[in-house]
Amino acid sequence: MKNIFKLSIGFLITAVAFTSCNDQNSSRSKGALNTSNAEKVYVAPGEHDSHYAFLSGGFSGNLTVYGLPSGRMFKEIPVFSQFPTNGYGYSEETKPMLETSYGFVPWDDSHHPDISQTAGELDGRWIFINGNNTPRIARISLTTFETEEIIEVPNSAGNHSSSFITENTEYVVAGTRFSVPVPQRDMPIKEYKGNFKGALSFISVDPEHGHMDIKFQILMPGFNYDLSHPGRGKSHGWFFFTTYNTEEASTLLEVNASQNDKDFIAAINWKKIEEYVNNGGGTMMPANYAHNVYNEATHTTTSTMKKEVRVVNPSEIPGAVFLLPTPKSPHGCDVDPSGEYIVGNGKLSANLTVHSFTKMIDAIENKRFDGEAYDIPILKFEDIVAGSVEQAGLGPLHTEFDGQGNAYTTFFISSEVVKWKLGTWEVIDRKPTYYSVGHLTIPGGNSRKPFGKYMFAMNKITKDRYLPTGPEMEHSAQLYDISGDKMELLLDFPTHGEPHYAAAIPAEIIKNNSRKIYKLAENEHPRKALNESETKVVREGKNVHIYMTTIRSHFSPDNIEGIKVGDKVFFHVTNLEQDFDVPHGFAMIGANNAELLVAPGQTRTLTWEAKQVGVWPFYCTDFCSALHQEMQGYIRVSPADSNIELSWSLGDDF
Ligand code: RUQ
Ligand code: CUA
Repeated sequence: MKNIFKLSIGFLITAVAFTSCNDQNSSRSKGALNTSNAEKVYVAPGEHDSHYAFLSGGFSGNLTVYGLPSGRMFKEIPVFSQFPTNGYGYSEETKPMLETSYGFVPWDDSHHPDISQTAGELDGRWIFINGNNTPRIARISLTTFETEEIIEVPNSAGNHSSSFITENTEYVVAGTRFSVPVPQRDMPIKEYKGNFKGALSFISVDPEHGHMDIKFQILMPGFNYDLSHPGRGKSHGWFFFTTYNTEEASTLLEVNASQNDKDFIAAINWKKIEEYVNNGGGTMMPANYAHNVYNEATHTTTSTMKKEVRVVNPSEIPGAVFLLPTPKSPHGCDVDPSGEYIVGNGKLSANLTVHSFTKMIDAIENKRFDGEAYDIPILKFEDIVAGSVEQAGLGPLHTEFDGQGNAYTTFFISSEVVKWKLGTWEVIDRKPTYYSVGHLTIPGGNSRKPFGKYMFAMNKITKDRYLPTGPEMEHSAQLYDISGDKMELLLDFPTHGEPHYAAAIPAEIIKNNSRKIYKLAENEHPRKALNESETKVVREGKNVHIYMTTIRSHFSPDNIEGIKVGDKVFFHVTNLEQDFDVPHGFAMIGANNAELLVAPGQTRTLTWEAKQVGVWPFYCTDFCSALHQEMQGYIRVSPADSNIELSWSLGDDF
């Protein structure tokens, strides 16, 4: 979003005017939260929300789970970042999830979650999200709410036009924002133009287990690929990507990438490329990228490095890739529920351009082209445009749909959401947002079947909306009722990190599948202990493995002797509980690590290095029973040359 801030400098005067206008109309002075609005968001104690919302964490690298309409936050799901709250990325089982070709990368910038679909409707099995900085795509189970898989995307940099799902979750699609030399090599940056490439990756998703594999990458011209969306319904089989910097500038982009009056939406016929690839088309190219998969039975992650990727050049398959001229540096690329309209949110354009899929196909069939770029045919703007929403606002970013024939677009600079009608292009309503809105979400708003009751806007700036918390405020989301003609602001709620996009879904699609426990009988962790009689301590050279169990309210064993300075101690903690919502924690004094939070039936491993002679305690970090404070134990560490034998016990004093 940084460059949007920069780009907006040109609109500064207008922006200031609009912001101050919003200030004057502040909901506080107008009392927008009247009693009936309060009732609309009030979820009584013990009652459940009607929708789940999954908000990207942006620079937190994670995903947060909220309820709608209450705006209550239920959970933060760690994805690309280490998370001390439950030990993700610290435990031996989850560390491999953060492996990449650059080594262990414990952070990312997560942007655009998207829920899996069947026949164009949300099916609630998985949610996918992109890591923008070190290009990766993650798959999170909506049964366990845990990250199950991360695949790195090679030849990519600034993985931003990601991660969007095709109608039957055939692919999760990832496009590069920055073009780079492919393959990477030492070359002058000045030779960018014509030499750098933009990789668009089609990652197949196994229909049963969700496992991801890069099926092919299209090596596109060196533009910036900003956002993307799948075709649906009639346009199923196509994918659309907004581009900017079609100037192929490599310096001072805020000026040099804003020269062209029109950039493009790249339309990709992925069905056609898939067929070409299935028949052996494309080239296998050497690559190096991590594929990390969590196994729910063993409770562990394996990381493997993949060594090649299939690449396809657009010129190899005539008729598969086209460029749709779209004014000016379009950001969001959104497709309506019918699949007919493709909205290009030209962030420097006063109007909102909507292309017609039918017209596009017609122009392609009649070969009405307006030149080409790197062998890719360019269509004529007049031939493909369905209409435009005139003077809708300033700085359009993203559009969602309510399934009733209406579209909702966010305007960053004029800080508002504008509702307009598909087909007539007339503006129906506009409501200010406080302040500087980025994305917006309607549950199912990116599918064939939106659930158009709520819409929420995710704002970049918070300012005076909450009690001040020093120079840094959490960002702010705003929930609107969109069931009537006019949008109605219902609620402000703080968000965590920087939510870019969010996905939301009616609760009933997910809640009954939510996992309560892991069955102990199904635990295949190689170092599990399924009851207290299986607990033990095993020395393997300088490594000491403690097979430990937890149950309210003790560890077994709780006292361990015979550890020596220089040993590396692995606490393999199996939680024997088989009741819902009874995790135990584990923390060891001086561990250069976080705690573990172990779910019922799960095994997790914490590593600790014995550095000093003494008797060192560990304890349970999660208040699990009235005797939680009694849930503790000791490790006796003797000098490196001592001959004290390994021993372990529980309840020995008595
Ligand atoms: S982007 S609003 Cu990833 Cu639009 Cu942030
Ligand atoms: Cu177990 Cu507290």
